[in-house]
Amino acid sequence: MISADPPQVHPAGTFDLKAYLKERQALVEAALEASIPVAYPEKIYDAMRYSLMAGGKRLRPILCLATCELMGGTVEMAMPTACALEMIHTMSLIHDDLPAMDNDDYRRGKPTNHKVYGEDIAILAGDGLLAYAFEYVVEQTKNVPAEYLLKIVARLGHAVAATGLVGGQVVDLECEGQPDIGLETLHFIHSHKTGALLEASVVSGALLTGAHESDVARLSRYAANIGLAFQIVDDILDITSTRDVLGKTVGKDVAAQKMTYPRLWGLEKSRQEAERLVAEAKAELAVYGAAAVPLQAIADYITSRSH
Ligand code: GRG
Repeated sequence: MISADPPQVHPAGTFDLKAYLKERQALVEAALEASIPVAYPEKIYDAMRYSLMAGGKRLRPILCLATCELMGGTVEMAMPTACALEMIHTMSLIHDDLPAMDNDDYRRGKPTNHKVYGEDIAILAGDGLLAYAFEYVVEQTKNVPAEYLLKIVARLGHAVAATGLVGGQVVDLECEGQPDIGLETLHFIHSHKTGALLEASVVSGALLTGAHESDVARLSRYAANIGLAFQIVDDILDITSTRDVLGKTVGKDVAAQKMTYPRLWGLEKSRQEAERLVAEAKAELAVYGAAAVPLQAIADYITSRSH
């Protein structure tokens, strides 16, 4: 384990999540802004920056930073991995929005990448972000042993490959027009499409500090629970929210006759299930005491969020 500052402790009732998220989002925005140059050929760098800097909650980087701190590491050592996670996430959004996939015109409150730059450049912008994410972790992380970085690179690869995002997306595409898929398939899709990268965000934060296997396993269970809760809330918001609030097209699941958690369970049971998963996630972290308050508050935010 790397020696580092002790984690900041927030005694119960003193933690201001809104202020915390705002401060962390600003740190992440600044690091992302500095991560991609404006260079020749400008078109591709513009396209990569367009989607990367288009806003978003920056949940994955924030989870990575918070977990690294919980395990005794620092924001500084985690920031390159945090940026890489957002690059990977942004790549997946660009590709997900393409006509060959979800065919969406609107994301993060703006026209989608292919609407602005064309399909060819959007594909390449996604590829560019994906490859650069791996380079960025390895080149920019300071004061972390290479053996820890190797584990992180492997974990990120696992989260993107057929074992993660790609696998989830393939099953999702296969299930298009089949509104009657069962719970098992629905869980597979979301634990891969959404859960895998959220889990990698938390786990990579821990791996940066050389955390013990038992901590990694505990944090991984926390992440799996919040990942599923996050997706259930996403499905609920697709029904109950508006495009202005969400920054993306709403009502798509119903229009496409897609199987969703609310379709399977109804809105009320879906809300209860999301709350149960968040409670379980928070309980996993009880062993860390007050140091885990930020991660626990982020879990609560997942069910209370409006976008
Ligand atoms: C091309 C290697 C390669 C992989 C891509 C397209 C694809 C495979 C996977 C789709 C993954 C995907 C788009 C999952 C949805 C995840 C999700 C819930 C996105 C919304 O996340 P938020 O709410 O968005 O955190 P913001 O905008 O806040 O960041």
